[in-house]
Amino acid sequence: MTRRQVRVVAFMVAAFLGMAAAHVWASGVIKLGVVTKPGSAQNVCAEKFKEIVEARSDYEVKIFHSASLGTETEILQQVQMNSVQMGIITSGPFDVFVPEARVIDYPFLFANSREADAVLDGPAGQALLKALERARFKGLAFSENGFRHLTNNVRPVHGVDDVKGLKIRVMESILHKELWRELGANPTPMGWPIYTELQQGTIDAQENPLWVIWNYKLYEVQKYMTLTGHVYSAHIDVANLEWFNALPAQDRDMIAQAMKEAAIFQRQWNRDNEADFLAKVKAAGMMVDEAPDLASFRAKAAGLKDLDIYKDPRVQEMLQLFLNAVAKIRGQ
Ligand code: EAX
Repeated sequence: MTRRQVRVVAFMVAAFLGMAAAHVWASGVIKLGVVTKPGSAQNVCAEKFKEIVEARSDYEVKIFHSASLGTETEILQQVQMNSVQMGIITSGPFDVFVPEARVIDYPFLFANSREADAVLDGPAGQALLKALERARFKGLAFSENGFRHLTNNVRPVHGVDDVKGLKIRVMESILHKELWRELGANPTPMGWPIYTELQQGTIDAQENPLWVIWNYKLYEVQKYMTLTGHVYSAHIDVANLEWFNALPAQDRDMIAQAMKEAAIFQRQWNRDNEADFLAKVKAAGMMVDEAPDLASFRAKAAGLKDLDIYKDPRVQEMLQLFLNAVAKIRGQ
């Protein structure tokens, strides 16, 4: 007997005995896309989500990984078309779809992950998830990519002047391109992964959390790392809005709860392993500046909010919401 048949029989027996009815799930396959390979932050969240959903329901979660569905931008387009129901996607590329999303990646917004959790799990984060519905995304939770750090193959970078002219790969994000242009580098948006482009010298530099630099062996093709922590990079865990809203209420609740739990599990995974990732890339021979001149980066990034990409009143309102939430946490 299949799991479903067992549950249907259980339902009929329960109905027959007049006991409280067991819920019959609208079963089916949930296709979930991530750009990264197993062992990566997005995959840790996706696999935990799969484990929880399949333990609590008849749904089967099929994870498409390792860029098998294309870049994160292309996965988001497939979620919009519901050819894929869900995605665990880095916050950066969302700003092409919903400009307010560039608020999460505002440079030096969060001092630490505790602030990020408090704001993203609070009213400000929920307001941003709501805004995603304009692009037909149902925002369910925020998991964690991590604080992003600069790596390059040209020279040690201590202060912002050292990034001058670096050919840096950035995510397919309007904000990230403007940010690195403001900092004086020469940014090129590219989808993930980028190992070959770094190896061939098409690009000199990139920026990502520590787990990426370790898992994708970027220490093999990048000599220098600077712990800039210039952006807190979240994942936004989304579903196709119409698909999600058409589900029975109990299914929606189970899926939303499962993603929240998976996101919390994955955040802790990243935080438990971050120091180890750093030790490993140093042991692998990367030259790491652990105390760069961050004030020089902050000073140059401060002008970002005056750029056109932050002029949209919806973006300004969302940015103020996030800045107020951070100020409140700091008791300011
Ligand atoms: O695995 O494209 C990127 O740089 C993102 O950080 C992605 O999550 C890397």
